[in-house]
Amino acid sequence: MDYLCFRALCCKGPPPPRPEYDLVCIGLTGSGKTSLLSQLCSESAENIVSTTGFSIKAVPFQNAILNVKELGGADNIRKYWSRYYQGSQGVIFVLDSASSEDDLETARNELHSALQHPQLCTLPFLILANHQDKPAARSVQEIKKYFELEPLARGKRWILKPCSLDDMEAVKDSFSLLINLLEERDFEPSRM
Ligand SMILES: Nc1nc2c(ncn2[C@@H]2O[C@H](COP(=O)(O)OP(=O)(O)O)[C@@H](O)[C@H]2O)c(=O)[nH]1
Ligand SMILES: [Mg+2]
Repeated sequence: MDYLCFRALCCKGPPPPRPEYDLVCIGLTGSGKTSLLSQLCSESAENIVSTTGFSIKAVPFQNAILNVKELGGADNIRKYWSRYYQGSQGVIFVLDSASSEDDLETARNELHSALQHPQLCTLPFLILANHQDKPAARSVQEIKKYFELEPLARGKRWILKPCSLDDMEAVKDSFSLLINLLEERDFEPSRM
């Protein structure tokens, strides 16, 4: 009995290291990228200022660590997004579901460019339709149709989920789905 206990103790060892993935997080200014990532890191959301360059956060989950690089979403910065795509293993695209028609169209164009970009087009995408708590928010079905995702992203691994800052459990569930997609890639035989 004692022997078994001893074995159980000494064989337990440290927990296996969690895999790390490098992700890029894009979306227009105000879509909620910094707020969502800060909440996931349990940081205070009080002092959030607009992201002008980029910021990197290590976001811990139970089975993985996501090193997320948030790129500032202002008009004059978006043209530089692609310089920071290299090395990414997945993409998080955040949009404001309650934004003006103009902004929604800009977001759609940016998402389409990202989905077609040579450095991103084979990667898994998590698309978060944020600000769902607002009365003016479009439903995820409306956004799916408006963004014309089905024809464009057919065959790609992407997840579109509604979310808001006040339901972080749902956000975490969406990230778990993304982690599953990232893990699948680990087990795939290498492609030519
Ligand atoms: N009502 C509401 N406000 C949000 C939500 N997500 C972010 N915000 C607010 O939107 C503003 C811009 O958020 P921020 O995280 O800076 O957006 P970023 O420019 O994409 O990084 C902040 O005042 C946030 O509090 C949400 O889901 N619902
Ligand atoms: Mg920001």
